[in-house]
Amino acid sequence: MESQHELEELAIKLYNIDAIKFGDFITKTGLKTPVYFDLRVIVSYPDVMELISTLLHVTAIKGKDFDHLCGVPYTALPIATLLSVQVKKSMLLRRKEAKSYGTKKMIEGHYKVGETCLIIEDVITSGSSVLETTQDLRKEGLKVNEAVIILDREQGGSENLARHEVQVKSLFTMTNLIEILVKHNKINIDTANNVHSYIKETHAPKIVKTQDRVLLSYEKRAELASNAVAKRLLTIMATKKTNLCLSVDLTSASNILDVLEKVGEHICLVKTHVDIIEDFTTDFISSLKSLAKRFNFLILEDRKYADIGNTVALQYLKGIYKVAEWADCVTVHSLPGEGIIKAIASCNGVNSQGIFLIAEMSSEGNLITGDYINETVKIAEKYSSLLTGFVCQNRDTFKNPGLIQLTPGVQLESSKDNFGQIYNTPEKVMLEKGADVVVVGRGIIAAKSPETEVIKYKEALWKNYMKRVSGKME
Ligand code: S5P
Repeated sequence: MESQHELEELAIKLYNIDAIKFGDFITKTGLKTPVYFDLRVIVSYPDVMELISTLLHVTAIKGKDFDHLCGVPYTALPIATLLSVQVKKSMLLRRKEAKSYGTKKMIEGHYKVGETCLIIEDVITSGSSVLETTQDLRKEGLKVNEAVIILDREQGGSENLARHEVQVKSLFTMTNLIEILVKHNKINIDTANNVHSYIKETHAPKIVKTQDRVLLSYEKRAELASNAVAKRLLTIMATKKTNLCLSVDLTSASNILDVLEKVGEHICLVKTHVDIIEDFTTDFISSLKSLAKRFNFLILEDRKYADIGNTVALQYLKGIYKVAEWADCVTVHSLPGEGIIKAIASCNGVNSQGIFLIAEMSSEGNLITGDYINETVKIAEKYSSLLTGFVCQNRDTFKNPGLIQLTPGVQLESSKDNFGQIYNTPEKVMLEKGADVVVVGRGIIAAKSPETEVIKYKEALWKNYMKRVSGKME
């Protein structure tokens, strides 16, 4: 087959059926464009469908070694179907939404881990749709390294995909499509020049490869953090080589100070419940602060604020405890909505505010749902510079590597307490659950010798942190 001749024939047909239009258009994202493609119409023209699949077969697919092909929903689905029959290779279907019942599978069809899949798409601009399909296929263990496209708009899509190890092969680039249409007098030189300068000036945003947060070192993440407390905490963790937070749930001020004197060098953070202390004084706070300075750890008051913003601001600043004056960070429920974050951030005179937003809890039967978690993470995205991180239990809860996952519910021995607390091992929270800072309370403070126990926890956690950043998780 004379492919150049057929390509020209296809370009003309696409123009004639209004799959390519020239004029002043506004794109989905609100940008002006002098050229518009709508390849959805091709399903009404069997001759165009046939020509496209034959051309894709001959010019882009023949001789390639692959096990499956998968069209990006929806325009490319019928083309992928035709190709699958033509080249006698299995096709996979990617859902746009996971089914809400049954298997929740994103990919339909029969396949095995390690098999290769070729992607089929109609037009690429930024490459983001191809990338979404690629990522879903890769999650299933399929290898995806090539995408076959009808038209590359040359606005950064193939570079974005190359950054994610997907090579693009297209039937047309915008430049050669325009050349063909000029050659066949479908458009004039002015229109062609207009399109050329548009391509030059209008580039899709770069899609950089995001690295899984849990594979990055704490040093690297300190650089990525925008909240000052998160930066300090990650730096302390990297310098002291510990991600252990001690929860000092004791009711006597002197007992708290005694324990910290013994274990301070092994922790990055101390977590207090100041309202359980029976002999609270401002002297206690001064001693706590001087221990924090001496041993280089931060202080988290686990107050779990949950009221309207105005009340929370008063609770944070006033009363007997004056938390804002001494705590580096506090825990906050997302239940009342984003006003609670704004309220804490608005407290003047507080030098460094850190907020851990509670996205999940460790206790059995807690009422937090998937939707609640998603909405909590959305609030956090809006206020990421005010947030130090999340109190949560799972690595998939959030992605931002500049935020910290604080995970309580950890013990070496027990699996539960009598009131619904659920415990996981240090290995499990570090390798499976994605914890960054791990909270241990009774596992250390109720032990016969907290000073011996703290080292066991610190070492078990750090060993698993090293394992995960070295990429030896599986
Ligand atoms: O979901 C949570 C959130 C928190 S902050 N589950 C928790 O257990 N916590 C706190 O972590 C809890 O208030 C307690 O202070 C600490 C766990 O203590 P442990 O003795 O069970 O290790």
